[in-house]
Amino acid sequence: MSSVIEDIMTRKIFNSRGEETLEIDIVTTAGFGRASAPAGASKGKAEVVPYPEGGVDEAIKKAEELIVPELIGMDANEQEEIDILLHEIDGTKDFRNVGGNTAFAVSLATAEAAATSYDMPLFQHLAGYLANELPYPLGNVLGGGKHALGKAPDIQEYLVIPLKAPTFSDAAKANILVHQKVGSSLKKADKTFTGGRGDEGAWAPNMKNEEALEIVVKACEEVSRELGVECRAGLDMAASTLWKQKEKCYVYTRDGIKRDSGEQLDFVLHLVEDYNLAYVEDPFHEEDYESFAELTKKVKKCLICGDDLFVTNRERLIRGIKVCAANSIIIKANQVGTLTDAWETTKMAKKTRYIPVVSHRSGETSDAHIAHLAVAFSCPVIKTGVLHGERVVKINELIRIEETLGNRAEMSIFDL
Ligand code: 2PG
Ligand code: MG
Repeated sequence: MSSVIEDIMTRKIFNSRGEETLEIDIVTTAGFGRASAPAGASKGKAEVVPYPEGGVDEAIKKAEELIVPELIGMDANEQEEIDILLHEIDGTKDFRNVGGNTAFAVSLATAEAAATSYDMPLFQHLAGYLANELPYPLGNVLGGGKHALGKAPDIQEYLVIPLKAPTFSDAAKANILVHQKVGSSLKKADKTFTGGRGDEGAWAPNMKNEEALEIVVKACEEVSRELGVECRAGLDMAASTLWKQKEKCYVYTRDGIKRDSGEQLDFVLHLVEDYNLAYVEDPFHEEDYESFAELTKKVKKCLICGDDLFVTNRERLIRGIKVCAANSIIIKANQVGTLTDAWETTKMAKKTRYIPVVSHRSGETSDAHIAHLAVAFSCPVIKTGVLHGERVVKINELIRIEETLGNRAEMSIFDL
């Protein structure tokens, strides 16, 4: 059998923020898989624990002692079995023993090793020959919050999505154009702008929250006219990072404004309606399912997406479904630890018509596997940045997937 695991190597590498992270190599009889783990800056409280106490060094020790001996001799093709075994080896609910990022890197490297054992691209190995839909790229063009410093906006990400782009390559190009136009407008608006960018390659200007949105929306409108696509703006408000539990309000430091939950709801509604937003992620803090539901009920033609709210966790998603908290969910496999867990959550989302959005993290490596996961899981949207090498590798991988699919390639059917 060509997919029997013969060797596993573990090593410490660095991510795009220069933080230590974990890389796993898996060698099978006829294949090889390599995967590394990303890192969040604005993490949800209910995410699995990324590393055991002692960090990446301890994670490597645990992987060598507990995981490697168990996996050698197993068939990399048995993804589900291996993912269940990772849970058993860890023995906790949140992977705090071996580390969620350890489980994630092993799980993903296993999938890649199985795919190469049978000479297949990862997306086809996971989903079969019928996987042929490309996602729309949701690109971060301007940002602040925990992804930047100084006087950048409080809102973490100002995003763009080129709906109705005929091909993935066209969609990627549209996002780059919006990013460029936003850069030029910022230069005009602020003579002291240095061209600084945050963790995800998005511009990080000294600017108030709504002023920044005006610039992004204007750039979207221009690109829509020029390319004949429908570029619309979106936001990741990462509101848990703005929420002060003691004061029970959202603090917008840049604007010198505090908003209680009701005022936050009015503010977000105003942004959605007046700027024709297509997407709002985490508009409320991670325990406020009720406000999420209020907003979702009131908006039309806009995705209300839970990231810190759901943390890719099936149980948290089910809780959200019960109260109609949102209509979209971020899928970050390292928030739950394994590919199987992420797929279970994605399946539940699809069943209940929540739009799953496969996503990068703010601290990334050059690992491009999320491009394959987006196609394999047939997620209509991928959030993966516009610029910087560690973001562009995912975009470029999707361009290659589009080419591999040839005539069968289709943009996802995705109506807003
Ligand atoms: C988010 C992500 C990625 P982080 O909040 O959606 O954009 O950020 O990885 O810091 O959690
Ligand atoms: Mg988010």
